[in-house]
Amino acid sequence: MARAAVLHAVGDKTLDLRDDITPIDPGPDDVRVRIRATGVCHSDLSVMTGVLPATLPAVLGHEGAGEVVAVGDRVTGIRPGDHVVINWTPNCGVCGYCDSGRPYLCTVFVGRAFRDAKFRQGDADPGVYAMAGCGTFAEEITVPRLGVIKIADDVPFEYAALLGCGLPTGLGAVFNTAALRPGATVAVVGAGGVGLSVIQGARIAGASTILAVDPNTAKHPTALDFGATHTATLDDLADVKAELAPRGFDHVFEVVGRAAAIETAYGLAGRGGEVIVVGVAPGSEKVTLNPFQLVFDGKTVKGSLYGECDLVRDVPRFVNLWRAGRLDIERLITRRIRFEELNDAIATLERGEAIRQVVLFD
Ligand code: PAD
Ligand code: ZN
Repeated sequence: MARAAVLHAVGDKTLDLRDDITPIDPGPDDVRVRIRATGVCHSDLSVMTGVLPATLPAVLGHEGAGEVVAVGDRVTGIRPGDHVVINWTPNCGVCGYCDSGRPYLCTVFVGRAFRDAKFRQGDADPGVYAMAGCGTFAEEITVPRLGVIKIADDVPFEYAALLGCGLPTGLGAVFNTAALRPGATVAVVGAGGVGLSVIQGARIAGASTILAVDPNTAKHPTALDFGATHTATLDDLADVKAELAPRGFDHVFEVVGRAAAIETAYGLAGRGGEVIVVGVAPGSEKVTLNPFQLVFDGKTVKGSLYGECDLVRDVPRFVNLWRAGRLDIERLITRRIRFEELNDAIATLERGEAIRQVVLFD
């Protein structure tokens, strides 16, 4: 039996930190992974508040990395001992989305996550589900072979964990969704863990101006460290925009998860500009846009799921950027913690006092 953090009900402020949870046995196409590091992402909090759906009780966590400990009979290309990043949207490889080069839209495995329990508590039958089918807030998990990406052994596990969500979501929004060209102007609304990865991606891609917008001024120096050229709060945003980009920005990324932030982002986009929505807002909220402006300014509003990444293709590219010294992963990690400190980490994230906190299982 192993340790895992279970959410019993939407609205619970804390997770139940247990030591009697075991993953289901791997099927022929599954692998079992010993999780070595897992990041705490805002999406975990969003399951606790009901913004993101999940079947409960569930082990939360989706940004993880670890070591393969067992593989099913039909598994190829992965063996025990391999280091892997967990992919929270494994792609089946044969559906219409996969066929058309959009593996991040594949719903085959994500759909199963709502139906199939992935853990057992004590000696009971499996009855504990896993967030997005992963549940990386656990010492061991069982996931489909297609849900793991092999990574070189010298990449630290805590860096590999971040390559499972925050980094691909942020970098991919820039490289894949925006296909940003050098010299473009960028604004990023929300400078948390994912927003800083957008900022870093925009710097790598050669953006000329990168404005970080965050009401929490404590995030501003960090945003500048990661490549933002300017910062603003919501209060001085109009003045900063008037000075920096009176005609608006080419690409504006919303990385908060609130309808109001999408509206802020829309107001920052210039003629022909685009708003890329990365944050996941409550489905109950409504966004108000000026429809006249949408057409006559030729604006675009587009969602970006998982940075529109193909993780098999993109994780090695991100590792190359890190090796070349161009991608800073270390400074995204503001706190390395033990499993027992997970609830404190969630409270810290909610208070906006962290970038990425990573649980290390030893
Ligand atoms: P975070 O809590 O680390 O950062 C959010 C930031 O937004 C904080 O710095 C806040 O101060 C700031 N903020 C709050 N309100 C506003 C506002 N009105 N305007 C500007 N800034 C504001 O979260 P995160 O970076 O871990 O996640 C951000 C969102 O991205 C969240 O909604 C999460 O669920 C989503 C996400 N989406 C995907 C995807 O596939 N699209 C993947 C991973 C995370
Ligand atoms: Zn995430």
